[in-house]
Amino acid sequence: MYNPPDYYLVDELLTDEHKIIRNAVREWVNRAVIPIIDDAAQNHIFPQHLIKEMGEIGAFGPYIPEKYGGAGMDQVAYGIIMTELERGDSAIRSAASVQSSLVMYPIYAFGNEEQRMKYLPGLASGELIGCFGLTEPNHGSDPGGMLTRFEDKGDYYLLNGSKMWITNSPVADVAVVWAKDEEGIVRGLILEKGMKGLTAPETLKKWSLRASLTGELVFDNVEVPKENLLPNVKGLKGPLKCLNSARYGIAWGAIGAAMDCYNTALQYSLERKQFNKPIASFQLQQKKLAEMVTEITKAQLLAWRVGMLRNDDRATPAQISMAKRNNVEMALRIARDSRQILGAMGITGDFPIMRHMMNLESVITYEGTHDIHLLITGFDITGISAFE
Ligand code: TGC
Ligand code: FAD
Repeated sequence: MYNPPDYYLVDELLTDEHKIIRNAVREWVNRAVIPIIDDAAQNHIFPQHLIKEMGEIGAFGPYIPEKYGGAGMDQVAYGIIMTELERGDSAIRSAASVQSSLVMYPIYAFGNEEQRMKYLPGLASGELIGCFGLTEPNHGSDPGGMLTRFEDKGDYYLLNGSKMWITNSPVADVAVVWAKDEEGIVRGLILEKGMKGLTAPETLKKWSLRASLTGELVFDNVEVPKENLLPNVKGLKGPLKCLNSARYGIAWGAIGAAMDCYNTALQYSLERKQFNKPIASFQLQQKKLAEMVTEITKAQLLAWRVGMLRNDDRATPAQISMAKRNNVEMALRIARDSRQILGAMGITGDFPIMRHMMNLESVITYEGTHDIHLLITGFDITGISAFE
């Protein structure tokens, strides 16, 4: 049974609304995700049938105003939803992160009213699936070097280039794509499935996030209608603002994966006997468990505080980087230690730990790698950029 730790009574910091949302999403994860997720991951299948259900439970764009199909909730509510989804699987949280923070958010924040009304309600309900194209084959950590470009052809923009490692691109109806204009300025374009010259081949043979679809976006002379340009942002700060939102969600999401691993390891260690004693009675195993609950507690407080700052629009990008980096590394360490506590059983799909561990190897890389987030903190505290 899932019994997440709350060592510092963080629940008392949440509102009744937060708890209602958490219970609803937790119940949905128990019912819809847990029974199918191991098979989906083992067989490398994205459980696409869950997308509309995620729309129904309000997992897409919870902080987007209700006028556009969102739920108008606060940032802590968004974080709580992410924790619950990632307890199910990082792939499920990924789908919600991309849809909410990387597709709905830029259309809401940088789009005009026509674009908002055209796309946001469908994305909120899960009728439409979105993806976000920033990373390129030769530009991952340095998206400013992107080669994808568009030219003004009078009636339309002509887009050429490619994106790689794009969550949900093979099934996406809508893609928010970042490309340079003729002056070399990064702009956002909304692409739709079926546009001539747009293809999205799937990336296969992943050992991580096997229940998530990943693919490319290839633009071969795609004619993009002029009304599909996001009018209200110019420059790299456009996609980076979207990343702030997604990274924040991941800081909460990783706690869900960590809690599931810790909870599984604690229960197992109390039941499994060696040398005629529960393995939980051995000091070495207690050390692992005690450190896990300590780290989860610190991560909860970090995420909650960043959420409160975001509610007041006071969280800096560097604060969000710190929370993403700390919490994902925390979750990955807990997954590794939990796996050891289960011994051989830890490598099987009968328990969620190995799946979380493999997923977290992607989570520590996407949305800015662990190292990049360290350098963002380094830059913030010293004023000296160590990127180049
Ligand atoms: P730099 O010169 O530092 O910055 C360019 C402009 O952007 C501004 N800026 C930010 N604005 C808002 N939020 C942030 N976090 C920002 N960081 C920087 C900056 O002030 C500047 O503005 P202006 O007005 O002066 O032009 O940029 P740089 O070229 O030196 O690169 C540094 C940086 C920050 C881009 C790099 O460190 C970085 O973050 N790289 C990581 C790339 C990344 O995270 N890619 C993620 C791709 S999407 C993804 O992974 C989705 S996974 C989906 C899933 O969950 O499944
Ligand atoms: P690189 O940038 O090549 O980095 C390789 C290594 O070098 C890393 O360890 C990095 O930390 C290190 N490094 C790089 N620069 C420096 C430096 N200046 N100093 C020190 N070390 C450095 N992208 C999207 O746009 N949309 C998506 O939906 C999306 N989904 C993804 C889904 C998955 C499953 C994965 C794995 C990735 C996804 N990504 C997506 C891409 C992701 O954001 C990139 O993988 C990530 O930003 C890192 O880029 P890279 O893989 O090219 O690594």
